[in-house]
Amino acid sequence: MNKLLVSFIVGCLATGSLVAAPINVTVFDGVMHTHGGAQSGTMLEDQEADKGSFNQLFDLEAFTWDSKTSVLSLIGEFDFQNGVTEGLSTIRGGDIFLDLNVDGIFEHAIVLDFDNITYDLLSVTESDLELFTDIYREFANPFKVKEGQGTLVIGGIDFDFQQNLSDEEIGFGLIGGNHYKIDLDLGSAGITGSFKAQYTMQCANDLIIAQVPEPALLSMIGVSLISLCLISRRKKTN
Ligand SMILES: [Ca+2]
Ligand SMILES: [Ca+2]
Ligand SMILES: [Ca+2]
Ligand SMILES: [Ca+2]
Repeated sequence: MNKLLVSFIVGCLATGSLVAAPINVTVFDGVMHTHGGAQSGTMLEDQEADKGSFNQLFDLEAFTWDSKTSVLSLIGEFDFQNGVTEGLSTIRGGDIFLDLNVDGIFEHAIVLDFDNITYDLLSVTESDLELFTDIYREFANPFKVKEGQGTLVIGGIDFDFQQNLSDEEIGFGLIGGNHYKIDLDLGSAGITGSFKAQYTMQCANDLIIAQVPEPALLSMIGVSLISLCLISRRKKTN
């Protein structure tokens, strides 16, 4: 095998591994109050708040997924730890909900503990959940697990929390300049792919939804890309 072919295959493998780098898995929630120019595709939720709040205090921006490490990241111009204080009231963040078989029913909740920077994975049923009854907020349900409710599946898993990240640091084309990011290693909780995730805050000003693809589908894309590389190489050498 000559040196050129080796470097070509290494290049192809690198292309394949790029597919496994974190991808934006945000899906549009169907509600749009745009300001600062509508984006498209997975970017529709950036610079948009579902209740039309234009001050950028509540901009949930994206869920990203790394199929290699099974890390789900939640990104927003919203302080996930402390919430947002306006006057005398503080609007706090909710919990992250997972719908594993994508049937519209959430069976797991991720409850974040910022004191220890760990999360608990809970198994939940509808009666465990705090729901919005206001018709303008119903679309954002569920919001939170009721205090002391839910069944612990696995607890005390470390997560990463970063704040004050610039547009450059956060990447993915997100804009606004003051991004917060939570990285959750879901592999440690036995969750590796094909689920829906959802997050909102106490006021439901904004809602963010993820659709994480099957692990097999992502690796198939990687294999297809490598095959295409090899075919194009073969064609060139013929
Ligand atoms: Ca929206
Ligand atoms: Ca938003
Ligand atoms: Ca479900
Ligand atoms: Ca933004």
